[in-house]
Amino acid sequence: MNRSFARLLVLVAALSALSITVLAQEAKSAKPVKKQTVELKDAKGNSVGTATIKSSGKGVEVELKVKDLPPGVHALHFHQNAKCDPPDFKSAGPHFNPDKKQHGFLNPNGHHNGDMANFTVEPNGTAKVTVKNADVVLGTGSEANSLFADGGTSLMIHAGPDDMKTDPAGNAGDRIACGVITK
Ligand SMILES: [Cu+2]
Ligand SMILES: [Zn+2]
Repeated sequence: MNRSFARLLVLVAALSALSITVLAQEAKSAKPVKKQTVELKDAKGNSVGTATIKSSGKGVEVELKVKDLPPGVHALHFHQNAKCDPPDFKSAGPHFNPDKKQHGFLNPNGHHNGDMANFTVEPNGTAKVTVKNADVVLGTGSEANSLFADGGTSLMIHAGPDDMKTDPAGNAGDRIACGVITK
């Protein structure tokens, strides 16, 4: 065996090892996520609690445990971008809408994948509720309706309730708390 052939063999062995490592990593990242916890922050950057998103049926359920919020009924949506820049959270973009529909469960041309039922904050500023969404998944991030698609999404709480029909955002008022959802 001459020297350059030996070198070639070493190189081939090294490349094989590398490709096996890469394949193993791809297999790992392709594993669907079953549960993801998201921290929610208000316009001042203070934590107002968490949302635990779990796979449920063909969608997800969101377990909200929040505090220091204004009492009353609030809209809850998934928004398109994995960005929550305070104080207005405009960077989160519009509602997550891979199915390209209009806003609201009461809209004949609705609804967005990111639309969800309103929830209520108690007089002491807390809420502990579970809200379902049948139109998004955690998944691997490769599904169009994955909350991890295109770099992720965000979970948003609004100052007021969603009227479930007014495009594009249900007249829900200011964005008051936001959490980034990434894999
Ligand atoms: Cu919203
Ligand atoms: Zn919407």
